[in-house]
Amino acid sequence: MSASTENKDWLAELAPIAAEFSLEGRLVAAALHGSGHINQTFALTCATSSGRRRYVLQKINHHIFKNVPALQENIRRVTAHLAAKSPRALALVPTRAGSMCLQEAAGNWWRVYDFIEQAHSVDRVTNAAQAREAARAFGEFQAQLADLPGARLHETIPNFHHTRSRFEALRRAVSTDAQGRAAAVRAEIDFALAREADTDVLLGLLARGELTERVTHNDTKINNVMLDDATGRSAAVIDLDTVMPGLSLYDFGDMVRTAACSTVEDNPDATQMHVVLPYFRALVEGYLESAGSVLNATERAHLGFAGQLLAFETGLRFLADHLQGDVYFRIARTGHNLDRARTQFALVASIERERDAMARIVSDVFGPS
Ligand code: ADP
Ligand code: GN1
Ligand code: MG
Repeated sequence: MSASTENKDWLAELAPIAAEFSLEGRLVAAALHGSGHINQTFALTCATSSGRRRYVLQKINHHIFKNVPALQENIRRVTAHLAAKSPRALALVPTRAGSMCLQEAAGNWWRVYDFIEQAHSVDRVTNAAQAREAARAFGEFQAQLADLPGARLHETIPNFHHTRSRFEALRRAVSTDAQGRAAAVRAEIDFALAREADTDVLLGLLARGELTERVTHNDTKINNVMLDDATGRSAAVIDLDTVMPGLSLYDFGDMVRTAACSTVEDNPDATQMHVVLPYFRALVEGYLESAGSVLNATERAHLGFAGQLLAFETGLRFLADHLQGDVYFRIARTGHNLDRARTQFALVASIERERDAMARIVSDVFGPS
């Protein structure tokens, strides 16, 4: 983030937008918040007769989410369903006109959530309990949405986890080479191309009916779960933009990618990235507790592979974005997406090496299938 963005007077800029929402009290502070790659997130503080009350205001990235009303319709249904089951579940705050989001004259879309207080998110797991809680929370989230009434949710980003499509997109980015960066990243490109066969494994199982489509989160990265400050237990699952039909293995795989790993996603030294087996075990245990009963034998058998696939898929996306000139993921430095791609591919290689150990952990936790 640039210094000018950091020093901006957000209160003055955001006050007219905040005024459109049904906030309690008087807006007294506004600041950038969190570390997501997609939306712009702000914490708003209001003074009320009973003390201060905080909200989260988000500018929704409409270049990525092209149909914001459909996206917000999904989130409205999902949050309403979760509210009846979890007291701290993420809750939308409507506009004064009763709508779930606001479009400004300039075209930007905004929404507000209640701030989840006395809780925090982490960008990196530092103990097994955090991994266990995250897996329990995302598994419970999925279990709670199993009886979501009504029509199939909108696909907010079509083919989001269609790994074959992500692979083909990388191939196109390499041949277009819009920024002239391909020659310098030949090793990463070759790493990706050598693993083409992996892209079709889960898609093939789905086509053969061995995997079941469910309502899944689809972005289960570790900083999308809020942990209670006092107990460390999960307080709420957040970032619901990609909640839509998907596979449990995508959710589990993205947890492995972000919670069973040794360092942050953008460590410039990719040699520091590898899978952490005790965290992987904690993820399997946590997931078993909340979602284990719904997983079939094929899903259980692919829990380790799912981590490898999601690290691969995300690496493909980072590398393609680097080649295209960083048009999708927010970056803070030149080469940021390349650093991210490198850690992801290092994680893929590490999971490939630990495949047997990970399979033993799964059968240890679940019992022999
Ligand atoms: P992005 O799509 O950009 O990742 P998120 O919805 O994940 O956006 O929000 C970014 C960060 O803001 C989260 O990682 C979390 O730390 C914080 N955050 C988001 N929603 C809330 C909330 N309701 N209460 C408290 N913190 C939140
Ligand atoms: C994005 O929104 P955020 O930062 O939680 C991305 C995920 C990637 C992740 C990589 C909508 O997640 O798919 O796995 O970055 N979200 C979207 O860090 O593309
Ligand atoms: Mg997020």
